[in-house]
Amino acid sequence: MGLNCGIVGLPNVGKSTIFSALTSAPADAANYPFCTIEPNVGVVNVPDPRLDKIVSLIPPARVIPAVTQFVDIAGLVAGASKGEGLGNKFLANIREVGVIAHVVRCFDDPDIIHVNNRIDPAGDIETIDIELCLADFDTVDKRYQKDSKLAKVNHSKDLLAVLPLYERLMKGLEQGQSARSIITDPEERALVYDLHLITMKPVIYVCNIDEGSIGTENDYVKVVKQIAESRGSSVITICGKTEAEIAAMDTPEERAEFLAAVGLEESGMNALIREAYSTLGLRTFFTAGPDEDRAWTFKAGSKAPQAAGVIHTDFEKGFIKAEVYNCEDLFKYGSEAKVKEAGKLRIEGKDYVVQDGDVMFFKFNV
Ligand SMILES: Nc1nc2c(ncn2[C@@H]2O[C@H](COP(=O)(O)OP(=O)(O)OP(=O)(O)O)[C@@H](O)[C@H]2O)c(=O)[nH]1
Ligand SMILES: [Mg+2]
Repeated sequence: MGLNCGIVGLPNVGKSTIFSALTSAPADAANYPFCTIEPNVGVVNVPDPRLDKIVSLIPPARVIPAVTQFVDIAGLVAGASKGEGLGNKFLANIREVGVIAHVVRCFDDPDIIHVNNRIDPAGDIETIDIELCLADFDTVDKRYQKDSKLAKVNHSKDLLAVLPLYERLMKGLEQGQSARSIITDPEERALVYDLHLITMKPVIYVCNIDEGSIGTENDYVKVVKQIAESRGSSVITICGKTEAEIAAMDTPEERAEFLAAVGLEESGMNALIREAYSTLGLRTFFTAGPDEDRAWTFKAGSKAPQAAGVIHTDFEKGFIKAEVYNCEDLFKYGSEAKVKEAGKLRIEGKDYVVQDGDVMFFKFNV
């Protein structure tokens, strides 16, 4: 499954507006070699104030931030799971992403048509949920039919273990429960992983609000927050229209001024990018030196050699050890030399679990 975030929602709720604001400053192509990017896929820099601080303390010739990917998916309508609208195509697109950003219309605007002619966040969320559950039901049902036939001829233990899980999934999905809420045990999840169920993916709810609601919490947002909380999902509030205006500004100074004027500390986009990155299970370590200060992405829980492999496969193959300190120590002591003096620079071996914010220097031999 992709390490990307799919923007999903009913038609006309502001998905493409948010996508284009996100991608208006596309990341430097140097940061993501070897991937073909389609028009609805955008690679964006992950805003990270820690990298900015590192740059001020260890000035480099070049700065390279971490990146993450967003996918703009066409609006989903009721009946999509039965092929309505572009039905199967959206579902195929959603299946490929790692995390879903579910955009919910939380703004009134008589000029912008709502597919069901009313602004009703709870109803909108339910419409999407039903389609996704139905699509997953079909996926499980097909597999169940096939595997239960197989189990009759070949009494494989694996098959017999997984059939009851399929049954539980079908029963719950039929009642509109997400696969994520039906199967919570990590081992059981692993057994059904290869179904790539859409409702197994984590969801971030994105409330698209009007300009007048910036800095406040309108009633629509309250409804979404309640739903998200009951599901253990996070919520980001964004004004798509304003974000598009901010994104179109030329300089960071202009953007900061505008944000201050509307009473925001940072753009909603930054919050969304960071939330997507972390929900995808991605974490950052840094390398720092006169040539380059760089943020590298690794999967939470990775050990030092795997993290080294993000830089180059040779670093992983020939891994010897890593010199490590956390960037917070750099901020506290002010320079690498002082970090060393304070005894905060450690030598770590191949079993070291890399932490978010580590600054690493790898020793390897090939
Ligand atoms: N008033 C207001 N209008 C918005 C906002 N965000 C988007 N719109 C408008 O809503 C309309 C639909 O926006 P899109 O971003 O194209 O919506 P979408 O969700 O991508 O729609 P589909 O791709 O057709 O499913 C456009 O006319 C936008 O200008 C907002 O925050 N406030
Ligand atoms: Mg769109």
